Amino acid sequence: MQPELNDHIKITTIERHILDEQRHHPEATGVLTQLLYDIALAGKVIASKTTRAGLAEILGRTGETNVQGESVQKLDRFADLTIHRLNDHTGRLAIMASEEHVKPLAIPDKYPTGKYVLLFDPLDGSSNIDFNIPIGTIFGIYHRLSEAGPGTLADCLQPGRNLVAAGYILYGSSTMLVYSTGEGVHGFTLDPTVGEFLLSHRKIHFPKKPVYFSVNLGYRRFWSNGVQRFTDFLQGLDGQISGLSLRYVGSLVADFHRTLLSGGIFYYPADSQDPKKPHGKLRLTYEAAPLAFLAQQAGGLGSNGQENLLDIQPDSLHQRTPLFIGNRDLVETAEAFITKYDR
Ligand code: FDP
Repeated sequence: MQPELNDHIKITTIERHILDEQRHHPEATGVLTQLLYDIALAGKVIASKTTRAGLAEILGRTGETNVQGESVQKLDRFADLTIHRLNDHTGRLAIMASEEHVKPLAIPDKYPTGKYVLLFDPLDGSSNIDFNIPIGTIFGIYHRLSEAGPGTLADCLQPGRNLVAAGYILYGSSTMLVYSTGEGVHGFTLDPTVGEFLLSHRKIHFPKKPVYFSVNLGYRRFWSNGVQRFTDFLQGLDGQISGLSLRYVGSLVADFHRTLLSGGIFYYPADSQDPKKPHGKLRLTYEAAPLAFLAQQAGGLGSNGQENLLDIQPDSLHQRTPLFIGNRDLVETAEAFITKYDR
Protein backbone atom coordinates (compact mmCIF):
# COMPACT_ATOMS: atom_id res chain seq x y z
CA MET A 1 0.00 0.00 0.00
CA GLN A 2 1.21 3.48 -0.83
CA PRO A 3 2.24 5.44 2.29
CA GLU A 4 -0.10 8.43 2.61
CA LEU A 5 1.21 11.95 2.84
CA ASN A 6 0.62 13.04 6.38
CA ASP A 7 -1.26 16.32 6.53
CA HIS A 8 0.61 17.67 9.50
CA ILE A 9 4.02 17.23 7.87
CA LYS A 10 4.71 20.49 6.06
CA ILE A 11 7.96 20.76 4.17
CA THR A 12 8.97 24.37 3.68
CA THR A 13 11.73 24.98 1.18
CA ILE A 14 13.69 28.19 1.39
CA GLU A 15 12.05 29.35 -1.85
CA ARG A 16 8.59 28.89 -0.38
CA HIS A 17 9.55 30.60 2.85
CA ILE A 18 11.04 33.63 1.14
CA LEU A 19 7.98 33.88 -1.12
CA ASP A 20 5.64 33.61 1.89
CA GLU A 21 7.55 36.44 3.55
CA GLN A 22 7.31 38.51 0.38
CA ARG A 23 3.52 38.15 0.44
CA HIS A 24 3.48 40.16 3.69
CA HIS A 25 4.84 43.05 1.64
CA PRO A 26 2.44 43.83 -1.19
CA GLU A 27 4.78 46.58 -2.34
CA ALA A 28 7.63 44.09 -2.87
CA THR A 29 8.81 43.61 -6.43
CA GLY A 30 10.34 40.18 -5.86
CA VAL A 31 13.89 41.36 -6.53
CA LEU A 32 15.03 40.76 -2.95
CA THR A 33 13.44 37.32 -3.08
CA GLN A 34 15.43 36.50 -6.21
CA LEU A 35 18.61 37.87 -4.66
CA LEU A 36 18.17 35.63 -1.62
CA TYR A 37 17.66 32.63 -3.94
CA ASP A 38 20.90 33.54 -5.71
CA ILE A 39 22.73 33.55 -2.38
CA ALA A 40 21.18 30.23 -1.37
CA LEU A 41 22.32 28.78 -4.70
CA ALA A 42 25.84 30.09 -4.10
CA GLY A 43 25.71 28.40 -0.69
CA LYS A 44 24.84 25.06 -2.29
CA VAL A 45 27.66 25.39 -4.81
CA ILE A 46 30.18 26.29 -2.10
CA ALA A 47 28.90 23.50 0.16
CA SER A 48 29.48 20.99 -2.61
CA LYS A 49 33.17 21.96 -2.59
CA THR A 50 33.67 22.28 1.18
CA THR A 51 32.73 18.62 1.59
CA ARG A 52 35.59 17.73 -0.79
CA ALA A 53 38.10 20.26 0.53
CA GLY A 54 40.39 17.56 1.87
CA LEU A 55 40.65 16.12 -1.64
CA ALA A 56 41.99 19.33 -3.18
CA GLU A 57 45.59 18.27 -2.56
CA ILE A 58 45.03 14.81 -3.98
CA LEU A 59 43.17 16.07 -7.03
CA GLY A 60 45.62 18.84 -7.64
CA ARG A 61 48.83 16.90 -7.15
CA THR A 62 49.58 16.23 -10.82
CA GLY A 63 49.49 19.90 -11.72
CA GLU A 64 47.19 22.81 -11.61
CA THR A 65 44.16 20.93 -12.89
CA ASN A 66 42.09 18.24 -11.23
CA VAL A 67 40.68 15.09 -12.81
CA GLN A 68 37.71 17.02 -14.23
CA GLY A 69 40.13 19.37 -15.97
CA GLU A 70 39.16 22.24 -13.63
CA SER A 71 41.89 24.32 -12.10
CA VAL A 72 42.26 23.63 -8.39
CA GLN A 73 41.46 26.79 -6.55
CA LYS A 74 41.82 27.54 -2.94
CA LEU A 75 38.42 27.23 -1.34
CA ASP A 76 38.15 30.84 -0.24
CA ARG A 77 38.97 32.05 -3.75
CA PHE A 78 36.40 29.62 -5.11
CA ALA A 79 33.71 30.85 -2.70
CA ASP A 80 34.48 34.46 -3.59
CA LEU A 81 34.25 33.79 -7.34
CA THR A 82 31.05 31.79 -6.94
CA ILE A 83 29.17 34.55 -5.12
CA HIS A 84 30.56 37.22 -7.41
CA ARG A 85 29.73 35.40 -10.67
CA LEU A 86 26.27 34.31 -9.61
CA ASN A 87 25.38 37.91 -8.84
CA ASP A 88 27.18 40.18 -11.31
CA HIS A 89 24.78 39.81 -14.24
CA THR A 90 21.32 39.57 -12.65
CA GLY A 91 20.41 43.25 -12.71
CA ARG A 92 19.53 43.07 -9.04
CA LEU A 93 22.69 44.72 -7.67
CA ALA A 94 24.23 48.14 -8.01
CA ILE A 95 27.56 47.04 -6.55
CA MET A 96 29.12 44.34 -4.37
CA ALA A 97 31.97 44.25 -1.88
CA SER A 98 33.82 41.17 -0.72
CA GLU A 99 36.14 40.75 2.21
CA GLU A 100 38.61 39.23 -0.28
CA HIS A 101 38.95 42.46 -2.30
CA VAL A 102 40.39 45.82 -1.35
CA LYS A 103 37.88 47.77 -3.46
CA PRO A 104 34.17 47.23 -4.18
CA LEU A 105 33.28 44.95 -7.07
CA ALA A 106 31.59 46.90 -9.84
CA ILE A 107 28.87 45.37 -11.99
CA PRO A 108 30.39 44.92 -15.48
CA ASP A 109 29.25 47.57 -17.97
CA LYS A 110 27.58 44.99 -20.20
CA TYR A 111 25.05 44.12 -17.46
CA PRO A 112 22.27 46.26 -15.97
CA THR A 113 22.52 47.54 -12.41
CA GLY A 114 19.82 47.15 -9.78
CA LYS A 115 18.67 48.64 -6.51
CA TYR A 116 20.51 46.48 -3.97
CA VAL A 117 24.04 46.33 -2.58
CA LEU A 118 25.60 43.04 -1.46
CA LEU A 119 28.46 42.81 1.02
CA PHE A 120 29.90 39.41 1.76
CA ASP A 121 32.63 37.50 3.50
CA PRO A 122 32.85 34.51 1.14
CA LEU A 123 34.55 32.07 3.48
CA ASP A 124 34.95 33.14 7.04
CA GLY A 125 37.18 31.13 9.35
CA SER A 126 39.26 30.00 6.40
CA SER A 127 42.29 29.30 8.61
CA ASN A 128 40.21 26.31 9.79
CA ILE A 129 39.77 24.72 6.35
CA ASP A 130 42.84 22.50 6.67
CA PHE A 131 41.55 21.09 9.95
CA ASN A 132 38.07 20.11 8.73
CA ILE A 133 36.44 22.59 11.11
CA PRO A 134 33.19 24.40 10.20
CA ILE A 135 33.49 27.55 8.11
CA GLY A 136 30.89 29.99 6.84
CA THR A 137 29.75 32.69 4.46
CA ILE A 138 28.29 35.94 5.84
CA PHE A 139 26.22 38.41 3.80
CA GLY A 140 24.45 41.72 4.20
CA ILE A 141 22.08 43.41 1.75
CA TYR A 142 21.36 47.16 1.62
CA HIS A 143 19.34 49.43 -0.63
CA ARG A 144 21.60 51.53 -2.81
CA LEU A 145 21.92 55.18 -1.78
CA SER A 146 22.98 56.47 -5.19
CA GLU A 147 20.19 57.14 -7.64
CA ALA A 148 21.17 55.14 -10.72
CA GLY A 149 24.09 53.87 -12.81
CA PRO A 150 27.06 52.10 -11.26
CA GLY A 151 26.98 51.78 -7.46
CA THR A 152 29.47 53.73 -5.38
CA LEU A 153 31.71 53.17 -2.36
CA ALA A 154 29.20 55.20 -0.32
CA ASP A 155 26.53 52.62 -1.20
CA CYS A 156 28.70 50.02 0.56
CA LEU A 157 29.52 52.17 3.59
CA GLN A 158 26.17 52.10 5.37
CA PRO A 159 25.44 51.53 9.05
CA GLY A 160 24.02 48.10 9.91
CA ARG A 161 20.77 49.81 10.87
CA ASN A 162 20.13 50.19 7.09
CA LEU A 163 20.39 46.45 6.40
CA VAL A 164 17.45 45.09 4.42
CA ALA A 165 18.51 41.49 4.98
CA ALA A 166 21.47 39.60 6.39
CA GLY A 167 22.45 36.04 7.02
CA TYR A 168 25.07 33.34 6.97
CA ILE A 169 25.67 29.91 5.56
CA LEU A 170 27.38 27.48 7.87
CA TYR A 171 29.32 24.63 6.30
CA GLY A 172 29.45 22.22 9.22
CA SER A 173 28.30 18.70 9.93
CA SER A 174 25.35 19.85 7.85
CA THR A 175 25.02 23.01 5.76
CA MET A 176 22.66 25.64 7.15
CA LEU A 177 21.44 28.95 5.86
CA VAL A 178 20.20 31.38 8.51
CA TYR A 179 18.76 34.72 7.45
CA SER A 180 16.52 37.59 8.39
CA THR A 181 14.73 40.23 6.36
CA GLY A 182 13.80 42.05 9.55
CA GLU A 183 10.96 39.72 10.51
CA GLY A 184 12.69 37.24 12.76
CA VAL A 185 15.56 34.87 12.12
CA HIS A 186 14.94 31.62 10.29
CA GLY A 187 17.22 28.65 9.77
CA PHE A 188 17.27 26.14 6.91
CA THR A 189 19.23 22.93 6.65
CA LEU A 190 20.43 21.66 3.30
CA ASP A 191 19.04 18.23 2.54
CA PRO A 192 21.77 16.93 0.24
CA THR A 193 19.56 14.13 -1.07
CA VAL A 194 17.17 16.61 -2.70
CA GLY A 195 19.55 19.59 -2.94
CA GLU A 196 17.18 21.94 -1.10
CA PHE A 197 17.43 24.11 2.00
CA LEU A 198 14.47 23.08 4.18
CA LEU A 199 13.09 25.09 7.08
CA SER A 200 14.44 23.51 10.26
CA HIS A 201 14.58 26.41 12.73
CA ARG A 202 11.62 28.78 12.67
CA LYS A 203 11.83 32.17 14.45
CA ILE A 204 15.09 31.62 16.27
CA HIS A 205 15.45 33.43 19.61
CA PHE A 206 18.37 33.43 21.99
CA PRO A 207 17.32 31.17 24.88
CA LYS A 208 16.83 33.22 28.06
CA LYS A 209 19.29 31.21 30.09
CA PRO A 210 22.75 31.43 28.53
CA VAL A 211 24.93 28.35 28.44
CA TYR A 212 28.28 29.25 26.88
CA PHE A 213 30.70 32.11 26.57
CA SER A 214 33.01 32.08 23.59
CA VAL A 215 36.31 33.92 23.22
CA ASN A 216 39.96 33.21 22.43
CA LEU A 217 41.20 33.13 26.03
CA GLY A 218 44.76 32.78 24.75
CA TYR A 219 44.81 36.57 24.23
CA ARG A 220 43.55 37.42 27.72
CA ARG A 221 46.71 39.25 28.78
CA PHE A 222 46.32 41.69 25.88
CA TRP A 223 42.79 42.78 26.82
CA SER A 224 41.73 45.87 28.73
CA ASN A 225 41.05 45.69 32.47
CA GLY A 226 37.29 45.92 31.82
CA VAL A 227 37.29 42.98 29.38
CA GLN A 228 39.42 40.88 31.75
CA ARG A 229 37.05 41.60 34.63
CA PHE A 230 34.04 40.82 32.45
CA THR A 231 35.68 37.47 31.66
CA ASP A 232 36.16 36.84 35.40
CA PHE A 233 32.43 37.57 35.78
CA LEU A 234 31.51 35.05 33.06
CA GLN A 235 33.72 32.42 34.67
CA GLY A 236 32.06 33.05 38.02
CA LEU A 237 35.38 34.19 39.52
CA ASP A 238 33.96 37.37 41.07
CA GLY A 239 31.11 35.42 42.67
CA GLN A 240 28.26 37.24 40.89
CA ILE A 241 27.13 34.20 38.87
CA SER A 242 28.02 30.54 39.05
CA GLY A 243 29.89 30.76 35.74
CA LEU A 244 29.26 29.72 32.16
CA SER A 245 30.90 26.94 30.23
CA LEU A 246 33.43 27.88 27.52
CA ARG A 247 33.32 26.94 23.82
CA TYR A 248 35.53 28.47 21.12
CA VAL A 249 35.78 27.10 17.60
CA GLY A 250 37.68 30.06 16.13
CA SER A 251 35.28 30.20 13.19
CA LEU A 252 32.99 33.18 13.67
CA VAL A 253 29.93 31.72 11.93
CA ALA A 254 30.16 28.50 13.93
CA ASP A 255 30.73 30.34 17.20
CA PHE A 256 27.86 32.74 16.49
CA HIS A 257 25.51 29.95 15.43
CA ARG A 258 26.12 28.00 18.62
CA THR A 259 25.67 31.15 20.69
CA LEU A 260 22.38 31.88 18.92
CA LEU A 261 20.98 28.42 19.59
CA SER A 262 22.37 27.83 23.08
CA GLY A 263 22.33 31.35 24.50
CA GLY A 264 25.48 33.08 25.69
CA ILE A 265 27.99 35.54 24.35
CA PHE A 266 30.76 35.55 21.74
CA TYR A 267 33.36 38.28 21.90
CA TYR A 268 36.51 39.29 20.09
CA PRO A 269 37.82 42.35 21.93
CA ALA A 270 40.51 44.86 21.02
CA ASP A 271 44.01 43.54 21.50
CA SER A 272 46.50 45.99 22.99
CA GLN A 273 49.55 43.94 21.99
CA ASP A 274 48.96 43.25 18.32
CA PRO A 275 49.38 46.43 16.24
CA LYS A 276 47.00 44.88 13.69
CA LYS A 277 44.20 44.59 16.24
CA PRO A 278 43.89 47.83 18.25
CA HIS A 279 40.22 47.73 17.25
CA GLY A 280 39.83 43.98 17.32
CA LYS A 281 40.17 41.66 14.37
CA LEU A 282 36.72 41.28 12.88
CA ARG A 283 35.39 43.46 10.08
CA LEU A 284 32.49 45.78 10.76
CA THR A 285 30.87 45.64 7.33
CA TYR A 286 31.38 42.01 6.36
CA GLU A 287 31.08 40.26 9.71
CA ALA A 288 30.00 42.30 12.73
CA ALA A 289 27.11 44.34 11.29
CA PRO A 290 25.26 41.46 9.54
CA LEU A 291 25.57 39.28 12.65
CA ALA A 292 24.46 42.18 14.88
CA PHE A 293 21.37 42.53 12.67
CA LEU A 294 20.59 38.82 13.18
CA ALA A 295 21.30 39.07 16.90
CA GLN A 296 18.90 41.98 17.28
CA GLN A 297 16.22 40.12 15.33
CA ALA A 298 16.69 37.14 17.66
CA GLY A 299 16.22 39.29 20.78
CA GLY A 300 19.93 39.77 21.41
CA LEU A 301 22.47 42.51 20.83
CA GLY A 302 25.73 43.19 19.01
CA SER A 303 28.02 45.86 20.43
CA ASN A 304 31.56 47.13 20.04
CA GLY A 305 31.71 47.30 23.83
CA GLN A 306 30.45 50.87 23.90
CA GLU A 307 27.60 51.16 21.43
CA ASN A 308 25.22 49.14 19.32
CA LEU A 309 27.13 47.99 16.23
CA LEU A 310 24.13 48.76 14.05
CA ASP A 311 24.58 52.47 14.77
CA ILE A 312 28.17 52.70 13.60
CA GLN A 313 28.77 54.49 10.33
CA PRO A 314 31.72 52.71 8.65
CA ASP A 315 34.59 54.94 7.44
CA SER A 316 36.17 52.29 5.28
CA LEU A 317 35.25 48.97 3.74
CA HIS A 318 37.63 46.85 5.77
CA GLN A 319 37.26 48.66 9.10
CA ARG A 320 37.80 46.42 12.13
CA THR A 321 35.79 46.47 15.31
CA PRO A 322 35.70 44.82 18.70
CA LEU A 323 32.66 42.52 18.82
CA PHE A 324 30.46 41.48 21.74
CA ILE A 325 27.40 39.58 20.57
CA GLY A 326 24.75 37.33 22.06
CA ASN A 327 22.15 37.52 24.83
CA ARG A 328 21.26 41.16 25.37
CA ASP A 329 21.85 41.18 29.14
CA LEU A 330 25.33 39.66 28.78
CA VAL A 331 26.32 42.14 26.08
CA GLU A 332 25.03 45.00 28.22
CA THR A 333 27.01 43.62 31.17
CA ALA A 334 30.14 43.65 28.98
CA GLU A 335 29.43 47.30 28.14
CA ALA A 336 28.97 48.10 31.83
CA PHE A 337 32.34 46.53 32.77
CA ILE A 338 34.04 48.45 29.96
CA THR A 339 32.40 51.73 31.00
CA LYS A 340 33.38 51.17 34.65
CA TYR A 341 36.99 50.03 34.24
CA ASP A 342 38.22 51.31 30.88
CA ARG A 343 37.03 54.87 30.62
P1 FDP B 1 39.96 33.32 10.25
O1 FDP B 1 41.11 34.16 10.67
O2 FDP B 1 40.25 31.84 10.31
O3 FDP B 1 39.36 33.71 8.91
O4 FDP B 1 37.21 36.51 10.55
C1 FDP B 1 38.35 35.87 10.81
C2 FDP B 1 38.30 34.73 11.82
O5 FDP B 1 38.77 33.54 11.31
C3 FDP B 1 36.91 34.44 12.44
O6 FDP B 1 36.13 33.54 11.70
C4 FDP B 1 37.26 33.89 13.79
O7 FDP B 1 36.25 34.12 14.74
C5 FDP B 1 38.52 34.62 14.16
O8 FDP B 1 39.08 35.11 12.94
C6 FDP B 1 39.52 33.73 14.83
O9 FDP B 1 40.61 34.48 15.23
P2 FDP B 1 41.72 33.94 16.27
O10 FDP B 1 42.45 32.85 15.53
O11 FDP B 1 42.58 35.13 16.51
O12 FDP B 1 41.02 33.46 17.49
